Order: sequence, then structure tokens, then C-alpha cells
Amino acid sequence: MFEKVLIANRGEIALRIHRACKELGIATVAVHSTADANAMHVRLADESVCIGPPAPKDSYLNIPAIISAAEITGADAIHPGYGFLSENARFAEIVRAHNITFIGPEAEHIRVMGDKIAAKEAMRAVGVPLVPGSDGGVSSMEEARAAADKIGYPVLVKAAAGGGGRGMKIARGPENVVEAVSTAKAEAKAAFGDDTVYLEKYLERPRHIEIQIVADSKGNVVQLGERDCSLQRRHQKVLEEALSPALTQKEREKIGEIARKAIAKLGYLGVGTIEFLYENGEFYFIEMNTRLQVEHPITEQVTRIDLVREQIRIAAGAPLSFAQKDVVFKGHAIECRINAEDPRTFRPSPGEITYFHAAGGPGVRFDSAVYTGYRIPPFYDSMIGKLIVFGDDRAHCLARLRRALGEMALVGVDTTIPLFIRLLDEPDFQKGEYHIHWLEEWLAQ
Ligand code: MV4
Repeated sequence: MFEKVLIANRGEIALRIHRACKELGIATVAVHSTADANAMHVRLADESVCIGPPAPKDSYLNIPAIISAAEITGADAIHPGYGFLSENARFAEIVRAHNITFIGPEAEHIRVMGDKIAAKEAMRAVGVPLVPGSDGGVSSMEEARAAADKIGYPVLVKAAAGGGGRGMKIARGPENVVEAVSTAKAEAKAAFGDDTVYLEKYLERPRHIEIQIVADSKGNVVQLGERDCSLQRRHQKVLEEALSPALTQKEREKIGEIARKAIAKLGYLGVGTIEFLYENGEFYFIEMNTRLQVEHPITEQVTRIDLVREQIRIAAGAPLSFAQKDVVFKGHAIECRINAEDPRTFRPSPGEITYFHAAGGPGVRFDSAVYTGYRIPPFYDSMIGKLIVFGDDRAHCLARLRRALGEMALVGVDTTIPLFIRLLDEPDFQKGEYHIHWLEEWLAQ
């Protein structure tokens, strides 16, 4: 096992990784920007290194500074968390070139899944169902038009370097293809420096369902069921559930087994998530995430498996501590992302938290890095905590969630807590009847 792990991240995920390390008897090194000198992840770590000024590009994305911090402190592994450098294949290679273990998959798997066209081809080859589409990039307007006619309208134009919804354009009919392709290309060029685009059949009201997988270096692959992440606003997840209220046990087992076999064939290592759109009983692969995800705790709650602990053990060469047959889903879990934002306008609300008290009691977990007197800096993501609630079934989970939201005290900044209280009163949400556009439509009315 590692002796010392450098955590190349901040906020709640840096704490989550620190906690897993301590439970494994591993010392931790925090890195931080000058804006985060008083952050909880710095306070809890065994050692800390300041890696630069507030702007992410100068600190949490500063590869030379992070590698230097690892070398100076003698860390034998780096955990990248989520966001920042977590899906940067070059970073994974540089870490390994310095004889430091990257706690994550092979650089080549990160690279393939980062290219959405290459990811689809890789998944097709291992038996995963895809959204019908152009099978590769379109290199001319004639090719785009022919592909769109063949797929059938509406079609969605997507950027190969995209993900997260940037550079997507809908063509409702043949007359819109040229316009959609040219704007998607221009946006992709500006955002990613790569204007490669591809076409897919546009699904009107699907759900976003993702399968958690975990794979060790001995060839063991286990799937840990799904999360329903359909409640989003502007491609930011707001609330996630495990398991999905929309799937039957038969559907769950079928897609889980497809995902497990695919990951085994790909020779993937570590934790990962396969994202699907789900509509009319069918699953369609869209993307794979090669990192630990924000919403991993709801899977932990329904499986009682510590994903971060497993991730670290796998990177150290240990076998998975369970087999597929040991995975039993129990109860229901929901995560609410608590953001320091106005709950109506979603305008960021940085500033000092003058009083903080977390909800607790049975089935309640609050993953956060805030404390009374903490000043939320304006330079980073507005997510300041995740309220994770577990119940015997979905109704029990919802009752506990309402109770827990009422216990939360976060004074001094606006938060999205009131939004969740309103959401709990909504019949569609109570019934679990929603899709990827539901939340934005509800917020707009
Ligand atoms: C789609 C789609 C409909 N049809 N693909 C958005 C982000 C990117 N990860 C994929 N996205 C979508 N791809 C086809 N063929 C609708 C979306 C989409 C979406 C997906 C998941 C969660 C929220 C979303 C919100 C808007 C659009």
C-alpha cells in the first residue's frame, strides 16, 4: 500500500479522498492555491503545499507545481479527484513518468474516452448499444446532409472534443443541417480548438442513467448498478438518485451486465462510469467518464462499498475486496448538490459562512469542506456540499430528505436548499416521473 498520497484537488472531494487515505493508514499531502490557505482540506491533511495563485490554471491545473509538490513531499501516488486534471491523459502520463502512481485508469483509456467519436467506436466494438448516428466525424456538408437523412430527423450535431453539452446543435429537418453543423463547428473550434463534429438521432425526452463500474488489475470487473442523473440545469447535475426509479430489475441486470462485459473487454482499470440516455425501455451509450464522480456517494450508500477506498487499493495493485455476487442493492439514496447560489436565479453567492450546522441522524451524510467562519472564494465551483440521504425505500428516503433539509443551517450566503424543499412538494418528482428537461421546464414555469 502507498505510504503517502498527494491529493490534487480542493473542497469536499479532497476531504473525501483524505478520509479514505487515513482509513487505509496512508499519510496525505494537500495542495492549495493562495485563495485556499484556510481551506478544510489543507487543515486536515498531514502536510500541505501552496501551488500558486487563485486562478485554476495557475494552481489546481498547474502540472509542474503539482509534480514538484509530490517530489518535495515524497508522495508515492497522486489522486486527481474530479474536474481539474482528473481526465487529462497527459497529466496521467507525466505523473507515471516521474515514478509516481496515478490513481486512475491508463492514460490511453482517458484519451480514447475523451474523444467522443473514438469512445463510441470503442463501445460499439465491445457490444454496447449506441445512439444511432454518423459512425465518425462528418467532413463535408454533403456528408452531413446524407448522414442526417439516413438517421432521420431530428438530429443532434455534437463536438467530438465535447461533453458537458457544449457545441451541441439540433437540426429539426434537412433545411437546418448546414446551419447546425456550421454553428456547432464554430463553437467546438472556439471551446476546444477542434471542430470535428458528428451526428446522432436526437432523443426528445430521455433520462440520463449511468452505470458505476470498478475494475482491478487482476481482471475482475464489477458493476455497481445505476444512478439516475436526469435532474439537471444547464448541464449541471442538481439531484441524483440510486437506484433509478424508472428501471425494472430486469432492465437493470441487462444493462449492468452489458457494461461489465464491455469494461472487461476494454481492459479498463479503476473506477469509471458509463453514461446512457434511456428512452422507451432502450439504453443508448453517450459518454464514459474515467474518473471518480461527484455523485459516487449514492452508489456507496446502496451497496455499502467504499468506492474511494477501492480506487486507492486498485491503484496499489490490490484485488477488489468483493465479487459481483457479493453486490446486493439495499434501500434508496438521493444526493442534493448544495450550491452557494441564489435558489431562483442561480447567481453565485460567495462570501463568509457566518454559521454552519449540518443535518445528521439516521441515513444522513453531508460531504462538505465548509465550517463556521469559512469564506467561500469566488474563483471556483459554487458547490459547497452534498447532502446524501439513505432510506429503506424511495418514500422513506424522501421523508428523511425533507427532515434533513430542514435541519441544515448555512447562514451568510444564499444556497440551493430552498429549491430542494420546493422540489419535494412536486408530484412528478414524488412519483419519480421526470426526464433530462423536466427540471428546466419546472423552473421556467
Ligand atoms: C443527447 C441528447 C439527446 N439526444 N444526445 C448533453 C450533454 C452530453 N453529455 C450529452 N447530452 C445530450 N445528448 C442525443 N442523441 C440530449 C442531451 C442532453 C442532456 C443529456 C443528459 C443530461 C442532461 C441533458 C440536457 C440537455 C441535453
